[in-house]
Amino acid sequence: MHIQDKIQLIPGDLLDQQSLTSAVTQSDPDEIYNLAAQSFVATSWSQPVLTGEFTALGVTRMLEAVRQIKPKAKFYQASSSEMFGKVHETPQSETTPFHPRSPYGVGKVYGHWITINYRESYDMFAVSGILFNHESPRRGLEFVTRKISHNVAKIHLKLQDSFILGNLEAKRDWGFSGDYVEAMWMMLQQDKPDDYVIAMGENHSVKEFVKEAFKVIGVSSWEEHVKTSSEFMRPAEVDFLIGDATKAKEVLGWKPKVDFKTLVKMMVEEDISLLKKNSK
Ligand code: G4F
Repeated sequence: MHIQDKIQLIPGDLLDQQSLTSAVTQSDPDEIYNLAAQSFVATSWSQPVLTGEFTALGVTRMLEAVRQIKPKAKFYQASSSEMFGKVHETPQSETTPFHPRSPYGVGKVYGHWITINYRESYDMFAVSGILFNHESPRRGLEFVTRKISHNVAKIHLKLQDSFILGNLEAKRDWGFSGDYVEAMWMMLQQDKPDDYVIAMGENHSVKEFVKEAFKVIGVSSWEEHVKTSSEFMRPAEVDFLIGDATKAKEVLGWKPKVDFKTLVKMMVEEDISLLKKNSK
């Protein structure tokens, strides 16, 4: 059975307090995971105000709905490694200072602190998971990992010969979304609310991701197929992220199962089968 057939959707909008209050009333939840945001970093420069409304103030609206209707429900806020931005120490942990580099990152810092503030002000079970980049075949095509796996799959199937990226030198600590969602759930099963960094503790450049993806289709001359353009460069870049998830490992007992190479292979292979299925 497809996942969509197992769940009931209730409409809600982070810009509309009443819709959130009514969604919490209707669902009467024990656990709430706020994963909603304007989450594409690049768009946050072209829509900074809207990004702030969703990614920052939207968290307060959600917390208010919970506080008013179901204050005993456990609340998870999706904080982000983008809050570390121009990093102040390496690796980044729960105590590393924030220095966001985009309107998105700034909005996430607000969401992070308002969650902690509701915990401290109202004694709510509100936690913040500082997740480093997490990827899967379900990632949107605008994000770099899926853009790469989708285009490499197309090259493999001879549907195109090349594609264009931005900064190939940026480094990210990439993990598998399935592992990271398990960590979110673990955070809400604790007796006490607290904040945790979730990361693999190793990083790779965009270039390494590209090389690895081409390796999956048996191509070593990847440079012949990848161009770069300033169109995909950002006004302020986050150059280097690597997380320290020691606390999550020790307190939650969290252990990721999918490593970098397996993740890249999974994404390229899924895109190849998806393209084949869609061409039938
Ligand atoms: O895949 P990205 O767009 O992800 P980014 O900016 O790291 O943010 C993602 O992870 C965060 C942490 O979990 C989340 F909070 C956030 O919501 C989002 O899910 O870009 C990754 C890197 C950047 O350095 C970017 O400059 O890849 C570089 N890059 C190079 N060429 C590109 C491209 N990014 C995109 N999207 N498209 C390119 O063509």
